[in-house]
Amino acid sequence: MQGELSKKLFKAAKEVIPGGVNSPVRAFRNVDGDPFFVRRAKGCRIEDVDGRSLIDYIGTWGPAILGHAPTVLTNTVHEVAKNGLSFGIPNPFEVEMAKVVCEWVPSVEKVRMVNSGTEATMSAIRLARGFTGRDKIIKFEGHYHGHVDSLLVAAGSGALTHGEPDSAGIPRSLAAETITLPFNLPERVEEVFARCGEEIAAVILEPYPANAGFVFPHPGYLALLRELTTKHGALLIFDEVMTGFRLARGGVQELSGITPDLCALGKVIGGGLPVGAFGGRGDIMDHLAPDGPVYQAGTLSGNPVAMAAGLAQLKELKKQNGYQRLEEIGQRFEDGVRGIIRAKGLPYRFNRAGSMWCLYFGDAEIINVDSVQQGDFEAFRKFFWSCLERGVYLAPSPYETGFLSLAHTESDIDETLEVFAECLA
Ligand code: KE4
Repeated sequence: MQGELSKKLFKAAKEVIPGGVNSPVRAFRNVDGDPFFVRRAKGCRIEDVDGRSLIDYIGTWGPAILGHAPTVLTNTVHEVAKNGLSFGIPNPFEVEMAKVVCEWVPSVEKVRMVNSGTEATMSAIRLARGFTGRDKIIKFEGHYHGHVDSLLVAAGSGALTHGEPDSAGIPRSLAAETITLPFNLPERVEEVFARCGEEIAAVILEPYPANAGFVFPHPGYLALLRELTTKHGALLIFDEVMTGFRLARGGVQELSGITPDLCALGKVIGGGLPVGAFGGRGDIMDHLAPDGPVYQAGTLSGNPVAMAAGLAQLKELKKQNGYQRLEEIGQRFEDGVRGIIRAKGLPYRFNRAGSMWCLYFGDAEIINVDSVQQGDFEAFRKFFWSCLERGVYLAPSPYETGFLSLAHTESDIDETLEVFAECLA
């Protein structure tokens, strides 16, 4: 399926880039193939270097919520870049962005910008340890928080793909401070807190786990985590790098009414440029340098061009009443997929919230990564390649969540459903 130019580029890439990619999941290893290279993207479509056009259901893993290269963003980047690309000195866009995040995200009284989701979760963990004076962290199997040493333990996303849930290069002494539990099993968390609750600095989770399938917390589960962390003096950290600004203005914390102490943000907030952020209670955030003892920094953090792009995206989302529209096309997509599964009597499941979705090639109830791993990955691989041949690009891994954007029209959805009907056995 790789075009001639993609083939040439990938051969050259492998000479100078590890695995030929700058991020492992792009290598197509989990679909036993080689990646194509992209020349351009606009709206809900991408065009590869061999001229093939594809409807894109990844949206650069979440940032492209308006679709690719929306004019409002490209014009903003063009205009702001004329005045400089980076200063390393405070700029007005940083203040405006921080105000918007504090206004939109329930838990955030103060926020610090960084350059990736990984930096956001890494900084939040260090801050939690510095604020509480404790070392242990609880995370959940299959939850992916970026390639942070303390959190790349039983992780999701690319780590699962490569069958190396625990990456090489992480000191055992550090990994020992991370307690990893199955998600959605209350008794497991209660047991750990009963045993060593006073040693726990923080519990970090994806509140709607989306890196090992797309999973919903059972009713009351997030409230239990909130109750246990408060009771034992541990911090609750929501990793909303994917769900923040994606599922609602205030992400899952708005949808669930559960307010964490800290949260990590990213993707949508940057409009496709390298942006992450972490924020939360002001008394905790004030422990960060230069006011407090927890050091955290970044040359390009709050970069004016990235801030302006992210602000333009968030303002456009609000202007277009984006979340309502994403729910409308999401419902159309879900009804279509469920209709195909029903009509063909397929033992498959489909989870969706807003513009995030995942199709499972198995009928086990999806409660955590163990249930996702019971899926028929060979059937997924066949589906992936059949869809790609028919012009629909899905995530090259059964663990990844799909994304809709405001650029996906009813006819794009209907065209995709026709392809799905052909490709689902
Ligand atoms: P980055 O460091 O990749 O910007 O963000 C890390 C991260 C943190 N938290 C959550 C919940 C995330 O989903 C991510 C990154 N998501 C993956 C997609 N599943 C990034 C894709 C990739 O690794 O190339």
